[in-house]
Parts: sequence; structure tokens; C-alpha cells
Amino acid sequence: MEKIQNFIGGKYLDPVKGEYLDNYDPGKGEVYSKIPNCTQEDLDLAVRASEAAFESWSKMSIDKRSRILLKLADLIEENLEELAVAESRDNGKPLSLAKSVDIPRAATNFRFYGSSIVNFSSESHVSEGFMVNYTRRAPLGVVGCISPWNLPLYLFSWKIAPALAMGNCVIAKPSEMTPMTAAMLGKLVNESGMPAGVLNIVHGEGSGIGQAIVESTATKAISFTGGTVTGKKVGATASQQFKKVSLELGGKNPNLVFADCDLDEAVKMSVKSSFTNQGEICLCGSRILIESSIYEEFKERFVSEAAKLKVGDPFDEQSDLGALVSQAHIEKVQSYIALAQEEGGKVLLGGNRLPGNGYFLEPTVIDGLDEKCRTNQEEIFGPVVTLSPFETEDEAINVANATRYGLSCTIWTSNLKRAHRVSHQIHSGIVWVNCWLLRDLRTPFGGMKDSGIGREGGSEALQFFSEPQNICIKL
Ligand code: TXE
Repeated sequence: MEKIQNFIGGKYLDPVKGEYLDNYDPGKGEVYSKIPNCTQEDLDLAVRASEAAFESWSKMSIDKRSRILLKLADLIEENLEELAVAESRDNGKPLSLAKSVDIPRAATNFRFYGSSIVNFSSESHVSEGFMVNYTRRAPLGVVGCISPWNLPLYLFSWKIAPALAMGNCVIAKPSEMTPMTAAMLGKLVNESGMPAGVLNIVHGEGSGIGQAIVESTATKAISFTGGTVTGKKVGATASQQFKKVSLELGGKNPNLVFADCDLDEAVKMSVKSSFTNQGEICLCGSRILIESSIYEEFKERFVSEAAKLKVGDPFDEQSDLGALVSQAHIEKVQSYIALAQEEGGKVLLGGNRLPGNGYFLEPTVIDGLDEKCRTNQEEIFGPVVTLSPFETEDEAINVANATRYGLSCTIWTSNLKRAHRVSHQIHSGIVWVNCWLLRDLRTPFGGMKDSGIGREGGSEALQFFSEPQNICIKL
């Protein structure tokens, strides 16, 4: 059985203590590889390698650093097929999605930050005849990047790319549930010409090596994406050392459908925003709020479109949804479907696990629930969506805002004034109007309330991974 290795100091290494975890193929429900369960000893090696590489990497010309990142982007694209197959097997997502979204986006992340760093500028302020101030932005040193299982290489690279572009060295940990593409990245990193030790990849449990990365006095910043409960712990640990921390956490995103919308488009895209990647995207809309005058029509059309989705083998080109990531996760999602029924919800579609060992769940649509019930308040992170009617714009806004989360929101309306008016009253980091998941990487990305702190994307991430220093000169 394949045993994946850590990537430290430009070399693939076995874990020092020789401890391994099982890695499951969600489509088959069976173990197919072993991954290192790293300990402090492995982290010590990664810290030594990254500290040794920092001086030359941070002083390398921006142009050269940029070219290495651009080369890495090209290499990811050249190896797209192989990476997509690995990602799909590791995560359970349809191969078509890994090929069209996950892996291309990982390449784009490196290309975007390889280009951004060349154009990045810091501020200067001239008080004519009196003083000049300029802001120096220095890399932080060694930083930790911790990513989840839902968009494995996509989110891993989204954190690593700006950190490296800014001149930091990185100790990165992918989710222990989906380590494969991160493990494959090491080879491409070496081919790109990136010096040994600049990017180090360690594997294992969050409570072990993940926690150790956050606790280490060597890491000067932590960029974390994952669950809100974990994020709280990561934030609390990092703040003990006044360490910079960026937390991208969960969501319970509302999808507001007004009667004046383009209904064809709203139905089509709402099906996508509910069930893409088995609903395992923090940006998926999981609460669809519909103006009561079109509630019945929307419901009928939405359920009939969702019923056409095919759940099955991730490697079958016909599959729209693959497997959920793990046995524990499918059980959690199923427990929410049961809870929804206890809370008075009516399952309009789906609700069942497919027979067999894989973790396949039907797209599930529920209505008849109160906005305050747990099903409508807690992140389920699976192919489960609720429908509820609203009477007025104010009610829609109030219900949309009435959870502890504030990651994203989608608004369907043809009324321009309403689009702006409602957007400005929604407490979420991202508002999409008449679209979903469109991303311009220059824009700030992240959530309000329990969806996290800090923003990724564009210059926000380059600023996060640097220390501003004001230099003031008297004229
Ligand atoms: O996330 P965790 P999990 C949500 C979703 C899901 C829930 C839990 O609701 O059901 O979170 O998912 C590492 N110190 N999202 O269990 O545990 C861990 O090893 C440092 C939303 O996968 O938060 C992994 O690499 N690191 C989310 C990463 O943190 C720790 C995407 C995320 O794991 C750690 C995924 C610790 N103490 C799940 N404990 C999104 N917003 O996209 C764990 N880790």
C-alpha cells in the first residue's frame, strides 16, 4: 500500500517516529494509502529547513521569485490530469470537477500571486517640505498554513502562494483526510526551481501536528481554513503569542430569491450553489429564502432540477455529485437530515445514503422549517438545503442575517436599487447578485461574525503575510 511522505528541505522523508494514519478512498469506503502522522520531531526538521532557507528566499529578487511561482503554476497545469485523478480519489469529488475547477484554480493561485508580487507596492506619504513617510513591508519569516479537505489543492495553494510570493518560508499541513495532491506538489516544487526548505509539507492529525504548528514559536503567522470550532482554538492559541492569524471558517449562507428575478437563472444557479462538490464548499448556499408569491413555483422547479442530478462514481463523467469525504462526515450530514424531520421539516427530495460502501448521499431538499431551528442555524456542509418563504424585503434581510455565520449571500433580483440596498444590509463578507461563486482574485475574500477574521485574496493576503514598518524622514 502506498505510503506518502513529508516534504521537508526539498526531500521526501518518512515521519521520524514512523507513525501513520489510514487514508480512505471515499468512493469505495476503503483504505488505499497511509499518511505520516507527524510529531514534534518532524516539525523541528521543517522549522530548521525553513529557517535556513529564509535569508536567501526573502532576499531573492522579486522577479526571480515571481518566475519560480509562475513556473510552478505551469507545472501544475502540465500535470493536471494526474493531480485531478488523485484529488478525486482522495476527496470523493467528481473527476470532472477536479479537472475543471480544483486543479486549474491551484495553478491560477500560484500564477496570480507570482504576478501580483511584481505589481505590489507599499504606500508613501509626502508632507511637502516637512517629512516623507514610507511603509516598508517585510516578510514575516516562517509561517504556518493549515487547510481543509473540501477543496484540497485549491485551498492549500490559496494560502501558500501569497506567503511565498511575499518572501516567507512556509510550513504547510493539508487535511489528514485529503493529503494526496499536497504530497504530490513537492516534486513540482523542486522542478520549479524553488530552493529547498522554502516550502515544507507535513502531514497528520490536526490535534497533533496542526496544533504544534500553531503553538510553535517559530511560526510568525497562521493562515487557517476549516471548521469554526477548530478556528476558535487556533485563534486562541495563536493570540497567546500575539501571532498574526487569519481564520476562514464555516458558513450558513442564505440565497435570497425575489419575485422580480430571472427565475430560470435563479433555479439553475441555486441548484449549483446547493449541490456543487456535494455541498462541501463553505460558500454553498444552504438556506434558500423565496418571496412567497413565487414560493410554490420555485419549489417545484428547484426540486425537479435537483432530481436530475446524478450521484455516483466520481470517475464517471456523468456523475454530478460524488462521495462525501468520510464515514464520519456522511453520518454527521445524515444526522442533520434526521434532525430536520424531528424539527418538523418535510423532505421534498433525497435524504438517503446510496447502498454500498462508498459515502454517497442523495441531494436533499427540505422545507417547512422554522428559521431558528438547528437545521437552519448550524453548518451541515453536505448536499442538504432548506427552502423557506418570506413576505417582505425586511423579513428576508432579517432571516438572512439571523445566524452566527456571515460568509456569503446570493441575491436574485432584477431590481438594481434593491440589489444594492439589500447587499448593504447583509452581514457577510461576500454578496453575489444574480450569480454564485464568481471570483476575481483581486477582491478580499473572507467572512464576518463566526465565519472568521481577516481576509484572503489580492493585496490583503500579501499584507497579511508581511510586517508593515513606517519609516519617517524629516526634510
Ligand atoms: O475541519 P477542521 P474538519 C467545516 C465543516 C466540517 C467541519 C469540520 O462544517 O464539517 O468544519 O471539518 C486542522 N490546530 N469545514 O474536521 O477539523 C485539520 O487537520 C491546528 C468548513 O475537516 O477544522 C485540517 O488540516 N490545526 C471549511 C484543518 O485544521 C488543526 C472546510 C481543518 O480541520 C487543529 C472544511 C488544531 N487544533 C470544513 N485541529 C471551510 N470553511 O471551507 C484540526 N486542525
